[in-house]
Amino acid sequence: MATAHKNLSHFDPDQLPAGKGLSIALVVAQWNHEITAALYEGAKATLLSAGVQAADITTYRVPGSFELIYGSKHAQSKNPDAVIAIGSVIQGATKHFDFVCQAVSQGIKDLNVQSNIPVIFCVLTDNTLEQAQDRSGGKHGNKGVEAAVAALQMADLSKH
Ligand code: DLZ
Repeated sequence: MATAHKNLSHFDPDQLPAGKGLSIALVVAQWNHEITAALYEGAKATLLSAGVQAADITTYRVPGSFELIYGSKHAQSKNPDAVIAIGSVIQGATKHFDFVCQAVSQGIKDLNVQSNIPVIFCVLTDNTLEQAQDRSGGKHGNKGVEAAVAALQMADLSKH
């Protein structure tokens, strides 16, 4: 596994596009709230540290990761520079995990194909709660931080 021994959330702030003047939408699933709240905090703190104004960060909350598709589409309709879809799907005893992961990854991919506003995939798909904790502020970093970096890079790309 690529992340087995790595914290992937380190980045060079000097290499980040300036955030001032950018508007970013965060769409946050409430399932596994402990995890998605930590991802959200990581993403928001990174955007603010890059110069995005607090007033230019809009938050939308949706029930679960499946609803991130509609939530992100709604966020795109408000014309931000980028959208970050935040969720955490954790394997259970049934096949629900597979269907939700498949739907949300395909749905967000479709939004990126259909619109010029990038949607960043910040959805953890873990086998255990511990794996999710490791990637939302634990030993493997915080995927929300990585998603914010990706959002700034893609917002910048879309302007050139
Ligand atoms: C139903 C469900 C289950 C079992 N597990 C998760 C999960 O681990 N993470 C998540 O974000 N959402 C889960 N959901 C809820 C679905 O995403 C969705 O909200 C419901 O099926 C209603 O459409």
